[in-house]
Amino acid sequence: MNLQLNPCPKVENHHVDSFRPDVLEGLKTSPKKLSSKYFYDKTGDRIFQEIMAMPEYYLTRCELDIFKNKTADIARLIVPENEPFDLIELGAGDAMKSTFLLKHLVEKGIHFTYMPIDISGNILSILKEKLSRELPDLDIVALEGEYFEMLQKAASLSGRKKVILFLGSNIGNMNPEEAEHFCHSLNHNLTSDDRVLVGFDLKKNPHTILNAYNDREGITAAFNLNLLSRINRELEADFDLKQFQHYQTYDPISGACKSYLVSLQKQTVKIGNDSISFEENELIDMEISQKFSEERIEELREKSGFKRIGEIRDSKKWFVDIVWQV
Ligand code: AVJ
Repeated sequence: MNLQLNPCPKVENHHVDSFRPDVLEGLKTSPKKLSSKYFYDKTGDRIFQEIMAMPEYYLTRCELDIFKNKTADIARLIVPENEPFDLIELGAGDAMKSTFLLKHLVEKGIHFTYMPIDISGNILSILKEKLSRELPDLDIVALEGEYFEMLQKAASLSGRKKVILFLGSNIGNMNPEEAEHFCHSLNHNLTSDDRVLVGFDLKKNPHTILNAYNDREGITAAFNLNLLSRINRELEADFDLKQFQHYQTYDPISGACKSYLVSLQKQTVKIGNDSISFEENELIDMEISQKFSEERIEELREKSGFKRIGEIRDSKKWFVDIVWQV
């Protein structure tokens, strides 16, 4: 397939629906657990946009600072010879930050296809619409689904050097063991010369971090509770949202920032034909947003077998985009 001749393809959806089995398995284990990858339905996408606009949520602004003001440095690190390549973005969302890089690459006349991957088909449709207006000459192939399934799909469509973008500290949604496994698999799914650019949120004043996930307006709480609404809507469940409360923690030693929902009473919830019982104050483990030290990032790189190319920080030095090569 010649990607150059395919300027406006549909969002490709190779998504297997594992929502119900994942939810039931998570709520039947102890401690109860739901996966934050399911936060992003249409309402979740909208609430996440609100989170990114909150004054407390510094992450997006820090990485935007890098992509807006250090665009040429990024380009030099990922395609040093201005060579043709394919740009694959994992968890692209609305591509607010990467659009600055896309514009720069198009203006430089570098040949590339942009392949955004996201679990939300909704946000990919919005993204494709936006890019066709702002960058009509851009080649884009949008892929809806899980990271590795779609990465393999993207690799099968690409005959060129690949650069993977994994921004926003999305890697923080994995626990340390999962992150190591992810980076290792990423390395093994790529070929020599391919590069990855990964965004890491760095450890900083613990109040700053906790506030970003514990906003006064309750937007982060609504983001968590929306997963219960989604389960109600899509899996014929009857969660009473008033009986669950958001609880956020940050441990500055381990760097783990975690969110939970607390059951405010002893209660039983129906999910289709299943029922799940909660004790009063029983928790659902909802999300981890891991924060990183320099040393931990180096350890991840070494364990996964990448070579270090370079890194760019925002002006506050709160966030880092690092570039590794296979
Ligand atoms: C999209 C995974 C980077 O963990 O900071 C924001 C999601 N959760 N507020 C993060 C999120 C609560 C976000 N990531």
